Amino acid sequence: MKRILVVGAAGQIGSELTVKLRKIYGNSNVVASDIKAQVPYDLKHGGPFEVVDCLNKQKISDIIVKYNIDTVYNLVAILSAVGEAKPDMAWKVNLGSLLNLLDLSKELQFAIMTPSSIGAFGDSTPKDKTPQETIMRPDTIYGVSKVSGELLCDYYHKKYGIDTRGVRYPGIISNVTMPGGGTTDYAVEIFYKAIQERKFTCNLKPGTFLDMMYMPDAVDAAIELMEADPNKLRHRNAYNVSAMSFDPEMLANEIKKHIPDFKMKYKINNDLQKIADSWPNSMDDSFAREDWDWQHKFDISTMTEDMIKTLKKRLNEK
Ligand code: AKB
Repeated sequence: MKRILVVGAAGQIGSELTVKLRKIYGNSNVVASDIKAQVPYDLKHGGPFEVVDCLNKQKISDIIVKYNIDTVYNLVAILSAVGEAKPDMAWKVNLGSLLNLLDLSKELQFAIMTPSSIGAFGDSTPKDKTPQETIMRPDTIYGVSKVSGELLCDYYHKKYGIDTRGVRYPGIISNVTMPGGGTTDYAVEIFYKAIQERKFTCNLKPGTFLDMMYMPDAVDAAIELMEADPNKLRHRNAYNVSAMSFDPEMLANEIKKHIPDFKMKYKINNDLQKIADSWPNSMDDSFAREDWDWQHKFDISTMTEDMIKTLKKRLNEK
């Protein structure tokens, strides 16, 4: 049985990934950790929980030794929009956590899963069906940290034999924990506003196509990649994974099928628009599909239906 540590467990992905990992591998085999002590009840009491700053290498090392960890999911990240406001912090946190883990894994021998992102691509990258290997010159510090992280994962795998794995996530749509400070956040906020207020002001222009993925698929992608046969993995930096590509109009129209009086208007945030315009419209994820049988389950219509049903229940709305 795997012995897993999730760092950044209280974030958007971590809060749902940790619950699923505990279901699969057993509560006591999955240690959740976060810099915050105030985290949802399930995370703290559903299995071992540790408060740790990922930049504190000694404490991370102590936890890995204490719980005999063989697999780490490194979900610590400052996202694109916050990163542009605080570039120093984005670099320090996004690279610092990864470097600590890579260095510790040389001695303590554990596998590391680190998400990359569509943000690793930039304006000079081909926009449609963006290939696995292509031009990567991101225009944000978030993207710069993601490309650097990918290169480090490759380097540590080749030089030290570390079992590094990763996926390039699209924007993630979820209904448990809100994303914090990303460019794709509108695709989550729209559902809360549609259900509670029947209206939403979108900060990206119509026609802004971006790759998106529903959280159950994002969680499965991470777990399935870590379960994959290492001999079949042709890429140790990060695999493109995709599920759906839409613009704000398409999403609004999908929501209207369930909430007919929903109305959307636009107030463009130029800084976010510039970031979104520099990212792919859609990624080609055929390497993930070939190497480890990646398959998404949710498209825009099944995701929208499930989001609205789940959120209505949670928010107690009709
Ligand atoms: C962001 O918008 O910064 C993230 C991402 C696509 O990596 N959601």
